[in-house]
Amino acid sequence: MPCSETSLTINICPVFKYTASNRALTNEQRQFYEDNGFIIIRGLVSPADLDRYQQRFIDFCDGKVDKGGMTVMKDLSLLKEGKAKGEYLVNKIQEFLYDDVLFDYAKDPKIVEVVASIIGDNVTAVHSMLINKPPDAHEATSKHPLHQDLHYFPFRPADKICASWTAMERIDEKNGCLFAVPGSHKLELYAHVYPDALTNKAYHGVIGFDDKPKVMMIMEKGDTAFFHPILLHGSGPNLTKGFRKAISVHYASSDCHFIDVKGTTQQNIADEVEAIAKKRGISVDYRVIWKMKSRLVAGQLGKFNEMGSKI
Ligand SMILES: O=C(O)CCC(=O)C(=O)O
Repeated sequence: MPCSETSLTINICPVFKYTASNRALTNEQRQFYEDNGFIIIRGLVSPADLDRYQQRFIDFCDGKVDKGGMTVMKDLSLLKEGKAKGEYLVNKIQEFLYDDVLFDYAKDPKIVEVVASIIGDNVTAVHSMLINKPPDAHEATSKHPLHQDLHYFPFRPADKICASWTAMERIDEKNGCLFAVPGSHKLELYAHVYPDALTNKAYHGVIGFDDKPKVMMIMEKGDTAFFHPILLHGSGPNLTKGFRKAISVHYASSDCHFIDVKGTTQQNIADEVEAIAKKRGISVDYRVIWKMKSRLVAGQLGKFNEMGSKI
């Protein structure tokens, strides 16, 4: 029955704040996301696609494919030890939205449909990562501290931003699964710092919150979590002798607008990223970096995508 008032009954429709439509989510799934700030869709990405992405990652690690504009990051503890190389050393590649193979993940219709159900139809991919946890890294670098992704994003509104995160193999407590504080997307954005002297570059975290109940997201290959950028989450260390890989893209509505983060809790990450860019010979505003690395995947371009002076 449609949501309308009849002479006999009043049909109450749910009010959704954090999701946009039923395009690829049922009311129950939307309600779960509204209440918890995340949802896991099982078996969403095909194993064959994930195998292609894994091979591409290994090819980048081995230097068989030019990394172009991508960032390749190394586990700090393994780097200090100086023994590991390739896939045994690299803990993340970022900015793959212009890579022919890995962009297939960002534009996978099964993922984009769910994202559009959450943030609306005009979808821009803004951040991309393939995250590897190699064996034998120090626990401090192998884990990902509790954090909120919005800390990194100089654009709003937060409710129009969503992450997808797909397990590339079974991921559980032994090899470093994601964990999250359910419902924490309704809290505010907190200050983030380096929680430990031995923490990977730009892995900022919040201090405190140890007493908050957390859910462990145990996932099989292809299972995909979608989550809100204020959700407090992190991941544990890989304690096995194997790898732990996941592929992830953040999406924002093309209608999002940029904010100036100077003088806010986000200034520390903006300063750090601008300094890294400067070292590479690029003097550029933090907001422009985000515009430059983004790519439309569905619907229309909007305020977010405009280049030039309108930041
Ligand atoms: O894949 C992981 O271990 C955690 C990823 C994550 O939380 C992030 O990059 O924001």
